Amino acid sequence: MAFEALDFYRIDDELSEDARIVRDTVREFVDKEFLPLVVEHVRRDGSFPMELVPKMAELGLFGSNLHGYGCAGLDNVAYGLIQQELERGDSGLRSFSSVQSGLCMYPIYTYGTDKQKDRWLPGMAAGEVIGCFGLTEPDFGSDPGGMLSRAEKRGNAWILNGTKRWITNGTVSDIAIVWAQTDDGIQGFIVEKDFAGFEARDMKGKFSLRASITSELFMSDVEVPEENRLPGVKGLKGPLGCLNQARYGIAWGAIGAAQACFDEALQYSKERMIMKRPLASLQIPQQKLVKMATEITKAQLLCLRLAKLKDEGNLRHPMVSMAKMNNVDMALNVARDARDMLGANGIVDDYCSMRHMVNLETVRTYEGTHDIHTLILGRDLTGLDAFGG
Ligand code: TGC
Ligand code: FAD
Repeated sequence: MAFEALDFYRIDDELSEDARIVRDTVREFVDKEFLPLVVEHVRRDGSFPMELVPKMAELGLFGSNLHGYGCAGLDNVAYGLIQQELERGDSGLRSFSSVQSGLCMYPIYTYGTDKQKDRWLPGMAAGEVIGCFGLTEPDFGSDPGGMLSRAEKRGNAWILNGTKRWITNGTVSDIAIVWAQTDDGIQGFIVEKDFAGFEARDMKGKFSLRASITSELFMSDVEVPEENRLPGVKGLKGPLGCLNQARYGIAWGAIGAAQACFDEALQYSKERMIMKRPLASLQIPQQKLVKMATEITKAQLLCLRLAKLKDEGNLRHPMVSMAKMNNVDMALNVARDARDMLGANGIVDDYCSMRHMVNLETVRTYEGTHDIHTLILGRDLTGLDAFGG
């Protein structure tokens, strides 16, 4: 059955023709090229269809809201719609794009030197150079400010030591943006995969986000030249600034996952006969569908407004927290209800709702957990810090 996107409030009317073309192009790519492969990768645990990377680059999906260096220079509505369509395919597909664009290209673009931008960004936009983002450590996830990774200046280089865990794309990356403590606060470094003392290893056994590569990074006396330090920022606001980009993409992406589940439940319930009547003709299933459609519509409106604020330069980071927190929670609830409406069929991989549901458990945790975004918003509203540190 072909996917039909819910557009109850005629969001399409608010989109430019360019944004609609971008969205439809990515939708077609996901339908034709990604979805036929996804279940195979979910079965393999922690693999990603790397053969699609050149096509993703050709479509302009990497760094699509950055300007120059071979990037598409799209506005933030079109950027958001790309993430929405990718995550309709799978959160792992959107993750690949989030990390490459928001967490690797963005810090080089924003905090890097002209030389670093010229060296790395064109290859990253072309999908020839893959990047990962090393912030989280085994003992410091929600509180990255406590990280143990450390870089010591020695002559014209830095000696980097530490371990990063849960790093998307670590083992397939050519470079890692690694954040480490220095005498001058937290700083970012471009670590190249063949630097001596650097090693990336795959993590296996995930129940969630299986169509995505997750790795550990080990750094033992890695010598990083000064020219690979990102000089434009010092302190935790460096990595947190990158997270705004990726969290923004997740807010849109969650709508895509929810749309896939809603559409599946709607189509299934119209065909599934219960007591000689379509499941969709019964009150309780209708109530579930109505709740899903209402929540998806609210999430779409939230994102559209957020995009406009971002394009105008009026975005504050707690606004992104609200959208990430709300939309992921919404999508998880939609996925659970959709899975439920499919009955036993909902647990097999002929259907997508359960795959989205388990993926969304990761999405709820990474890029700031649901609780952390609640606390960010609580602090913003009250002026009082409830993090407990
Ligand atoms: P806090 O005092 O709040 O802030 C320190 C400095 O940073 C500034 N700041 C931000 N700047 C830009 N964007 C943001 N979102 C910012 N949040 C804070 C802040 O103004 C301050 O600046 P300054 O100039 O005064 O120094 O710091 P805190 O230590 O209280 O921590 C705050 C907390 C807990 C909210 C923060 O640490 C946090 O967000 N924790 C969550 C960590 C997280 O999200 N990790 C994600 C890792 S990457 C990942 O998950 C990738 S998944 C990829 C995929 O596959 O899609
Ligand atoms: P913890 O911080 O240990 O949290 C455990 C629980 O405690 C949560 O419920 C949390 O909400 C709660 N909690 C934490 N602090 C507080 C508090 N102050 N008050 C109340 N409750 C609190 N990281 C990267 O750097 N790069 C990546 O590419 C990346 N990719 C990832 C891919 C996957 C598949 C996953 C699962 C994670 C990835 N991460 C990545 C890591 C991710 O960002 C962290 O898992 C996340 O920030 C949470 O940290 P944690 O797992 O250590 O949980």
